[in-house]
Amino acid sequence: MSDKVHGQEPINREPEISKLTSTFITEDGYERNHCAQPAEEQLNARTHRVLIDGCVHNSLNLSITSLRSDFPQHEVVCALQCAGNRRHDMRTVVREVQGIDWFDGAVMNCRWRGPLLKDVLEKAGVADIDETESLHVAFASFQVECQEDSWYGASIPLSRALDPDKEVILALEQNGKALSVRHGYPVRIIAPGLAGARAVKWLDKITVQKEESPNYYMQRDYKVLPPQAVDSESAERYWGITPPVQEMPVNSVIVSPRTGETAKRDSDGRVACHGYALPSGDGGPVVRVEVSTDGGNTWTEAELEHHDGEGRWTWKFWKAKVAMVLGKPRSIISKATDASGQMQPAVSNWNLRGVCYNGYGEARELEVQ
Ligand SMILES: Nc1nc2c(c(=O)[nH]1)N[C@H]1C(S)=C(S)[C@@H](COP(=O)(O)O)O[C@H]1N2
Ligand SMILES: [Mo]
Repeated sequence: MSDKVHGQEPINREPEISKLTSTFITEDGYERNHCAQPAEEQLNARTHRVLIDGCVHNSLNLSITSLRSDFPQHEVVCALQCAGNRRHDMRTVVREVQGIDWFDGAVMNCRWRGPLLKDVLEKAGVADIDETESLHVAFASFQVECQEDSWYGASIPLSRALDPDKEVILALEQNGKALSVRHGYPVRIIAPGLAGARAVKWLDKITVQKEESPNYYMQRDYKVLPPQAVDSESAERYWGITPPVQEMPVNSVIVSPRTGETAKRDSDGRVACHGYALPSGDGGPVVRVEVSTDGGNTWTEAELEHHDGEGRWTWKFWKAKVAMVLGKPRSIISKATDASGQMQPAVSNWNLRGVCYNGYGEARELEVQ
């Protein structure tokens, strides 16, 4: 049961799925990097500063101590998911796409803690600014050069940053401990419900501005391009007019049995299956997961597990027992629905970069014994 390592330089890795889903709170989650990880010696919580500037009345230059002691600390449990999670399914169920072959382990569910971005922005005097509706908050890390840009950045709408219900934080802690270097020490953004790409690690600067972040990973990656963009060349004209991925879609995955495995029936002729489900960006929690063994003609409702810390941003574990005919090839599919009524489609729209795949969870080519 080893990790799937998709790349060493930079490191891109997802845990083996049954290990990942063995605990509700993830200790050792995936790593997604567009740049090398900064050297440990380079990052120092005592000297690190986060600059807050742009359309604010007073620019701030905050130390980690100030972020920890001058603001109320807010804790949020949420899933952090790469928009490329399940790209392997889009590639195999629909058709070839560009990008790392993430299976379904590019997600982790953690307890994060730090000041609310809203409080930090208010201290900088953003609340007095007009036109907050059309502004953006951009995050930047200049620690290391990225593959496609000299720095890493992303942005979210200012309205989201200022909404306390959205719980966007400058995370200093993960699961009760200081952030590890690999997950963004000494401070990173956590924006519950949004694509992991916006959760900038090794955060140096926050800018309130009129435009989205100009960074490559905001403008030319992490977008659901229209189907007419079939290769890099035809994609050119769509990058500028396609919105960036922000809210992630409702999703579910079958953790066991896996495609190609042998599944044993119990004495009642039923096969046990289980998996995880994720809510849509703002539409959580997941309220229902159904499974089907006849391609979606009939569905069985799965049982949802309860865990400490669960809420509107977290994943949900589910399990079910389904009657299955002996032999092969057999399949099981799963479908999640969240509190806002968002429901997974059978297959989701193909897009060149293979992001936001949320077709039914699938275990195919099973042999039932
Ligand atoms: N500075 C920096 N922040 C970053 C990235 C990066 O490459 N550099 N990758 C982003 C992407 S695409 C994702 S999905 C998440 C992954 O966070 P993790 O490595 O802690 O799992 O971090 C985001 N923040
Ligand atoms: Mo990502």
